[in-house]
Amino acid sequence: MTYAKRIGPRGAAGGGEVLLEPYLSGWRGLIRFLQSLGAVFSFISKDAVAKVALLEGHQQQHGFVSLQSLVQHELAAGPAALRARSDSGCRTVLRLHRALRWLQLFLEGLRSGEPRTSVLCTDAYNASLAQHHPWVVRKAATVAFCALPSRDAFLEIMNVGSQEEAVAMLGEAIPYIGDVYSITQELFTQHKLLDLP
Ligand code: 1PZ
Repeated sequence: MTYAKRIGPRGAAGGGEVLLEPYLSGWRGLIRFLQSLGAVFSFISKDAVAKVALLEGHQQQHGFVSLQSLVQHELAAGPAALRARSDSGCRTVLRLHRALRWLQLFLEGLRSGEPRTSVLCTDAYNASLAQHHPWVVRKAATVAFCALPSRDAFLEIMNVGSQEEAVAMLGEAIPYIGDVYSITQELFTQHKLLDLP
């Protein structure tokens, strides 16, 4: 969860750029973790892998440093052209952005002490991603959540030390995730990109 470290001072309203390199490497780390949870989650990790790969391609092709520069570049072609593209960086970032909200809610739940991770995960999902997913994806996701390890096991496989240490790490990481989420939310609101198909 290092991807938020370089976005600038915490809490700076509207300030800070989300740097693409740490953003994508953060996602790669989360995906590796998800893959380690087992094959039930592979339909989720495959989608996330494809989205990160698409963004890496755009990053390498155009040399974008930040989410802001990617958005600026794609908007230059005009909003209609952007909406017509199914492979745009913007619509892809939007999917990850919605997933980041899920992550924020889920980790807050994990930190709070609720032992049933599947309940935490379902609640976080229903409050974020679910409204953007068709019925069949919601169903598959909800079934997969039942395979999540218990809170104790989950904190253990995070591999950051004792349970107390894992909870302390969450307390440090969650605000950074929130910062990346708010900066992106503001950027996408400003350019009216929150409903890109
Ligand atoms: C620890 C448990 C992990 C649960 C992960 C919770 C997220 C559930 C997401 C279910 C996604 C199902 C597969 C694909 C869905 C795609 O249709 C959508 C929309 O993309 P489009 O079709 O428009 O291109 N994809 C997404 O919503 C992005 C999902 C990314 C999920 C990343 C999860 C990373 C989790 C890390 C966990 C530590």
